[in-house]
Amino acid sequence: MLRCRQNRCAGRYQRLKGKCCLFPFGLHCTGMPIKACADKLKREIELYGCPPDFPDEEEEEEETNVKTEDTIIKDKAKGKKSKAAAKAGSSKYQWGIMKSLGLSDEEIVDWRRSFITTDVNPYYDSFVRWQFLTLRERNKIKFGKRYTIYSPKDGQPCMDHDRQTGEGVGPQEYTLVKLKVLEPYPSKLSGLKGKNIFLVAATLRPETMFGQTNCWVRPDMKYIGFETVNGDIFICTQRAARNMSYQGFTKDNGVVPVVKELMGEEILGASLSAPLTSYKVIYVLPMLTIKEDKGTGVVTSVPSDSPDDNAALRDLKKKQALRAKYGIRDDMVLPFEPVPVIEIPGFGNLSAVTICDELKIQSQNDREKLAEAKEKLYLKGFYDGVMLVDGFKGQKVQDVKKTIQKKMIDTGDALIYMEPEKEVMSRSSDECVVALCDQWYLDYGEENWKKQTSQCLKNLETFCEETRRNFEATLVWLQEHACSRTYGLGTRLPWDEQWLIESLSDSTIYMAFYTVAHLLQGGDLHGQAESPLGIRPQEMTKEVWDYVFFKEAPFPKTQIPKEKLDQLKHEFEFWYPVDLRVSGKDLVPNHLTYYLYNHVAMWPEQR
Ligand code: A2H
Repeated sequence: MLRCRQNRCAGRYQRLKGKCCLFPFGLHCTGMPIKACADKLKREIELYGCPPDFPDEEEEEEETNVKTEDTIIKDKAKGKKSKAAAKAGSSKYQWGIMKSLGLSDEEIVDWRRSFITTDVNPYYDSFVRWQFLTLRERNKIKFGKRYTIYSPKDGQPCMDHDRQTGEGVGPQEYTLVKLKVLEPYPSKLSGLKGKNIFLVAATLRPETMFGQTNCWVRPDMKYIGFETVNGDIFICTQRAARNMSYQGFTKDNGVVPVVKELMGEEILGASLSAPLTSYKVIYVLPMLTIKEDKGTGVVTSVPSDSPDDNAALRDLKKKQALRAKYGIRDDMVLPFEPVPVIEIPGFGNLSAVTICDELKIQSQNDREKLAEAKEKLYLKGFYDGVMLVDGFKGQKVQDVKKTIQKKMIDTGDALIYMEPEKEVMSRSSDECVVALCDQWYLDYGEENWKKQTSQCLKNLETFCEETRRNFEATLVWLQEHACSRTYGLGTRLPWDEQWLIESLSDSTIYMAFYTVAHLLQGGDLHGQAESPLGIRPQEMTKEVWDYVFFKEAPFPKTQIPKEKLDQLKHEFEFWYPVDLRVSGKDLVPNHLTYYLYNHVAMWPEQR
C-alpha cells in the first residue's frame, strides 16, 4: 500500500514540476499461490460437493463470462483453468482495492498499460519468452543439477514466493563424516551383521576432525538406519534421511529404505572408527542438548575446539552417576583427552578448554555461557586459527577447510550433506528439503555478471545507506537462482516447454513492457481486446522485440509495418530507463537484486 502511495505522490509531484511521468499498474499472478488455492478448492468441492450458494451447472453455462468470485470458483471446481481465477480475481482486485488506495483516477495511473502476467496475457507471455531467449543467448541461463530448497509434496523447487515460512532461507552445507560402527554390533543392530554401518555426523568444521574423541547421540531421540545406494547403512534422524534421499544418497529419489528404527540410548557405548583422529576407537556417548531439527542428530565430538563438546565430555568425566545412568564404562570416557588441532592467538591450542575455564562453564546445560563462548571463538578461529597437525602445520584454518573436506570425501570418509538453514514450509504446508535437481538456473554467481551489477549499483541512488549495504551484502552471497518450475502459473520456457518460468524470474524487466503495452493490447488487462496498432501477439517474435528494445537490432522479417514498430521503439526509448522504483526492503535480497542483474544483462549500455 505504502508503495502505491509513495509512487502516487512521487508521480503527482513530478507532474506538478512539469515532467512527463508514467505510473503504470500491473498484476503479477505467476507462481503457486493462485493455483494452490484453486486446487485446494477443487479438492474440497470434490470431497464435500458444491456449497449451496454456488451457481449450479446450468446457471454456470450462462455465467462463464461474468467475472465474479462465484464463477471463478465454479470454473475451478470443474477443473477448468485456474487462470480464470487469476483473470477474474485480478479484475476485482484492480477496480476494487485500488480505488480505495486512491489509484483509480485516470490521471495518475495509465490503466491502458495494465496487464496480468502468465500466458493469460499473450503479449506479456511473448515478452517474457523474448527475455529468456535473450538471456540464454547471452549465456546467463544454464542447466544442471543444483541444490535447491524443494517441496516433496509439490514435486518441485520452492522459492521465496512459494513459501509460507522461511523466506530468504537457503541450503546449508555440512560435511557428513562417516563414523564406522565396529563389530560386535550393539544388540539393536545385530540383525545387520555383515553390512557396513555408519553413524553419520553433520559438521561445519571438517578441519577439526583430527581431534575427535567420541560421538554424541541423544538418548531419548528417535533415529533410523537406512540403506544407501551402495548398500551401506547410515544412522541418523528420519528428517535428515529425507533430505539425503533427495540428494542421491538412496537408490530411488525421495525414498528412504528404512531398515531399523531405534532410540539413541540403544546405541550408546557402541565402538566406532572415525577418520583423521589419532584415537583408533572412539565411543558413542550421550549428549542431552542435541537438537532434533538440525543436522543428522549425530554429532561428532571435538572437545579441543567445540565448547559444547568440551562441556558435555567434562560432564561425563566428572559424574560417575551420569555414566552409570547410561551404562557408559569408564574406559569409554576417561582416557580421552582433548587433542591440540588449532592454535588461536589469545586462546592457545585447546581453545574450547580455555574458554570453558575462562567463562566458568559448569555443564552442557549452561546455554547462555556456551553461546557466548561460541561467539567469541567462531570468527577468530576461522580467520586467525592456525593448524597444528601434520600435513597442514602453520596453515590458516580458512585456507585448509575445503582441502580437508575434499580429502575426506576423496577417501570415502565423508560426503556433502545439505539441508535448509532454517525450517521452510511451502504454501502447500510441506516441510521443504534440499534436493539435487535438474534445472534451468540464472547464473547470478557468474563473476562478470556480478561485477557489472555491482558497478550498476554504484550508479544507483538508494536513498539510504542501509539499502545500499543490503544490496552489497546480497551481491556477495548470491549464486545461482533456479528459474524453472513444473507446477503453478507462468510463461513456458521457450526452448524446453515442460518448464514454467517462476515468479521471481518473470518480473524483473516488466517495466519495459509497460512502455509499449497500451499500443499492443488495447487497454485490456488480458491482452484480448483489439490491438490499437493491429499487432497480433504471435507477430511479436524474438526479432520484433529485439528491434523494439535494442537500439542496434536490424529491422526484422515481419508483416508489421515499419512505422508501427518505430512507434513502439520510440515509446521505449522515450521512457526508459526507470527513474523511480519503490518497493519493500524484504525484496532487496531477491526481487530488486534480480531487477538489477536482468537490466544489466538486457541493456548493458544503460548501466
Ligand atoms: B560442529 P549450526 Cl570443533 N544439535 O562440529 C546440536 N548441535 C549440532 C547438531 C544438532 N542436531 N548437529 C550438528 N551440531 C553441531 C564440530 C564443531 C562444531 C566444532 C566447533 C563448533 C561446532 C565438532 N562438534 O559447531 O547451528 C556440530 O558441531 C558450532 C556451532 O548448523 C556442527 O559443527 O551452525 C554444528 O553444531 C552445526 O551447528
